[in-house]
Amino acid sequence: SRRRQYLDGRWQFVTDPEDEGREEEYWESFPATDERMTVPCGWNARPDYVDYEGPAWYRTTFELLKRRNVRLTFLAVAHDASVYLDGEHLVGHYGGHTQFEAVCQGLAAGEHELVVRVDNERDEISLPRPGADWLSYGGITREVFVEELPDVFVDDLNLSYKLDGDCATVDAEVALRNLGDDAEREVTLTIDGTETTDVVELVASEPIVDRSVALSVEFGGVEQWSREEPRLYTATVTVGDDEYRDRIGFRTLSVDGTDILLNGSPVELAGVNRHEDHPEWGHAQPLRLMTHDLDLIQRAGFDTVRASHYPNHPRFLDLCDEEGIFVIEEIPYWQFDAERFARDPVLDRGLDMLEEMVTEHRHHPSVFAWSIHNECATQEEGLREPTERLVDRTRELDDSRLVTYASNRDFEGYTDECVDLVDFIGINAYWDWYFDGKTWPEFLEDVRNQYGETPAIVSEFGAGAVPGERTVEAQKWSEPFQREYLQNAVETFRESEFVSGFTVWQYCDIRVPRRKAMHRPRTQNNKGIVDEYRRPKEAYWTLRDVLPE
Ligand code: ADA
Repeated sequence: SRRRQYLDGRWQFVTDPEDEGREEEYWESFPATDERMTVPCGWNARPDYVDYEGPAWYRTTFELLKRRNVRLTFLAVAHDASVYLDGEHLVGHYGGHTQFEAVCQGLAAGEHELVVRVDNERDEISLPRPGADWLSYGGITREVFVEELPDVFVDDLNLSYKLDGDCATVDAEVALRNLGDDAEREVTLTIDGTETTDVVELVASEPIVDRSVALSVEFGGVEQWSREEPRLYTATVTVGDDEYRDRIGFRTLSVDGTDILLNGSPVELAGVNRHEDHPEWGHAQPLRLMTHDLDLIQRAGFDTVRASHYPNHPRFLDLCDEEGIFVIEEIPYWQFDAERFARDPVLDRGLDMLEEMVTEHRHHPSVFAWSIHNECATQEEGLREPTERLVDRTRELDDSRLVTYASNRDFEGYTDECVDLVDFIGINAYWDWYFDGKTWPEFLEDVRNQYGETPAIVSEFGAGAVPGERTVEAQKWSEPFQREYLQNAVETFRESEFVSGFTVWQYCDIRVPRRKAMHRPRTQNNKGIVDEYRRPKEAYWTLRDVLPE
């Protein structure tokens, strides 16, 4: 019910390689620039800025017709952001894949200036770290919007539920804010025609008062969300003139022995890893690209997406909710060892990202697991403490989903010291690509001996194929090599009783930083089953034949 202005468009833009502009008045003394950058977009997707890593400044204006309370929301700024409104620092945020916002009380009618400093530099304490195997685009990579708010409004909604047969009890925690005078409001929650109301008293704002209300509704005849029938329900909260809606799906997730259970029955996952990447937009993902990706993924017979290696655009999760696609979401701890975790504030940054990911995406039924890290040094004792902290925090925030991480199995004799901490383990393995010496059945046997009763999926396996490279010998980097490699692996995993599924590395080719180019032809990670423009490689068609419809 709120009037919303999207600030998509061409913002003024200038890079600041010497980092001269730390002071707030920087924009005023800034060299005049005619340069514009599209929002949303990653600047490294522009040929002139393809390698640029460092600070840059954006500027735009927006207009209010009347004096209003407003909330300014950034769905993602990669990676370190400081926002200035009319010359004053308004809000800062670290982390390139979760949203942040600021509420402004009684903003005057007329034009307002918005300046954003963005830094995508990676260093010893950044997430992701330097050396990560994807191009960490800088910029305002998701939408920015201004919402007009009444004095009393819903700031956040947290829904949780218990299922008993086809009966659901939904508990809602409604966080309210008051920007005005003393007020009394009815707060109503409606789900599937069942309604409950409470009346709250709110004192005058000084300057902003937060209040939380707990409501509960119970109703029967619940249809569970499943991959075949992804039934969604809308929860609506009204508080005076403010109406806030979100969708949920009812389903249960658990593990039993080496099985992963959805609604009490074992599931087999057949999935892909997907980076948010495209040559034209970088991390920014127009809706049409998301639907196109999902279409290709589903047509090949896949039912799962591992959002490697960071929280995805909420709209993509909406689509997965509607299509019955399973999603594993992750935070960008990519190949961190104990020493890196010990550097301040690496763990705190990850805990914050985790909290933001879980609280922003907790209503999406498609998200079935939170992944706390990828290929971190879990063979070292030193990883237990940070892993435990991350797992505990995830469970505190959300006990309705499974917790996992991806373990790096590429080393002979590898052991994992943290596997008992999670619900199931993801195994990343590149036998026959980076390393020789093991067949997939031998690899699975080895894994089974080590992980025993822990449910497992093969979360990464793959081979690079330069698009169009076709040879009779099917040597490495050719499409036939990749096709045979993936077919062999997928058939082995599908026959195995031990693994509960797999996610192929990877859906599409992705851009990598220039310094990786000597072992990543075309400056791309070429392990996609479609190329960076989504043109299928041979492996795509073969897997489509192998997987059931
Ligand atoms: C790792 C990593 C991926 C990618 C992959 C590869 O397992 O998790 O991000 O780098 O290897 O292509 O080698």
